[in-house]
Amino acid sequence: PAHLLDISWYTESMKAGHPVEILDRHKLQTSEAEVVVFSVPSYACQRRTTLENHNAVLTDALALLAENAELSEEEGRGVAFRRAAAVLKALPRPVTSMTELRGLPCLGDHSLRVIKDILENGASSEAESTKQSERYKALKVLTGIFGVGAKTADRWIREGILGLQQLQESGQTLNRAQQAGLEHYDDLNQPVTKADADVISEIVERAVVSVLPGAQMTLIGGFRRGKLSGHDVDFLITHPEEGREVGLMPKVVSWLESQGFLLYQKTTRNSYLESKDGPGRPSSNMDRFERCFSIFKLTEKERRRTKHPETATENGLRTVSTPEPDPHTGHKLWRAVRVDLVVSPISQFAFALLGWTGSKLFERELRRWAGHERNMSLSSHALYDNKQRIYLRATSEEEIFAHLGLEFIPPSERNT
Ligand code: DCT
Ligand code: MG
Repeated sequence: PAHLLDISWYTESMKAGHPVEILDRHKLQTSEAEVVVFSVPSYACQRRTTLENHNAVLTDALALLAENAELSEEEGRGVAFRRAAAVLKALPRPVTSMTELRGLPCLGDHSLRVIKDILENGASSEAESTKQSERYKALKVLTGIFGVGAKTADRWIREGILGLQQLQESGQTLNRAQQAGLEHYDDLNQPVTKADADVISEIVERAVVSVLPGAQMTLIGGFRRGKLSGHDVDFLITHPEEGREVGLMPKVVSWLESQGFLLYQKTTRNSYLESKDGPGRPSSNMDRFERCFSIFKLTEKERRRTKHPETATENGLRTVSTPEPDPHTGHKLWRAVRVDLVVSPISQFAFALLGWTGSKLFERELRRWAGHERNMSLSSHALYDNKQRIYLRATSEEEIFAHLGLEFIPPSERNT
């Protein structure tokens, strides 16, 4: 509303990406009770979103509806729910009434209905009935198999396959990824802890420096944003000398394989080349890297080897603790973990780092900002200025934000 816009600190705080609270002066003038409304910039990449969420009840319901839309291949609806949830995540306090939401961006009619239902009745009837629906439950179980996406799950459901047992009895042909996914189903549906991510970091680091001294490895994805658990562990690998990274992925994979660390791996080749006329529309932002999707075998032995470095004694020997059987897998002394490896040439490193740190919505919003507000094309490889017809170089994430005219948002505040 216009009467809010004359408060100068409003724009200042907005620029800094902080959510701000505004006293609704109109209400004050009419001597009604004070009403506080929030104000939030409309692109998620303009906001600072930490892991602290004061509106989890609301955002959980919206996330569930978003997930259901995505699993039903209704991407537009999915994004709308994700954007609405992201706005609520950025608020400094719990929302208690609909009036507090006035003027907030990205809250469409549907999302507002869901929020209203929760504020009035304690739960969203739509989210609850979705959660209970046979279709949603089947989609969750089937896409919980590594290698199974929404399309495949939908086809199976239409053939009457609603669960894992029915799938196994159906005689459906599964590809290699799906076979591995089914085999390690329980492990891969257990969250990965930060502690286990650190153990895997040490193993990948050993692999990388063994096959190419001087190569560098960075933890990316959710763990770089400070999350304490995730569905996988993501790494970005590069070498400070351009070109030395060529052929690195197969060597890293062979090393890991020879040491018995891989239960499954599939490597995809790098097909990215800068064109003189700028990027054509890349068909996908996801498939252009030298990339490896893998399933790691993480043993108790490795966990003990790298865990609790603080237990190291003065003579350098580590206290060896007795192996604790994993409560989820009984007496099995290892677990399967999804690990993604990405190799990038140093010239693209900053773009790869920014593009693979996430969150998914933050990435989507960065690209939308670049296109709609700056007439630029951003990918995990490069930033292209469509007007000047030049690639904009960057050696750090900070420089990319500067090119885009955005305040720098650190990884821990990209949890949108
Ligand atoms: N990514 C993206 N678009 C996608 C998938 C991924 O931009 N469709 C980027 C952002 C995050 C990064 O890749 C890693 O992907 P995930 O591992 O799926 O996300 P995450 O944030 O690490 O989540 P989790 O903690 O569950 O692994
Ligand atoms: Mg991840």
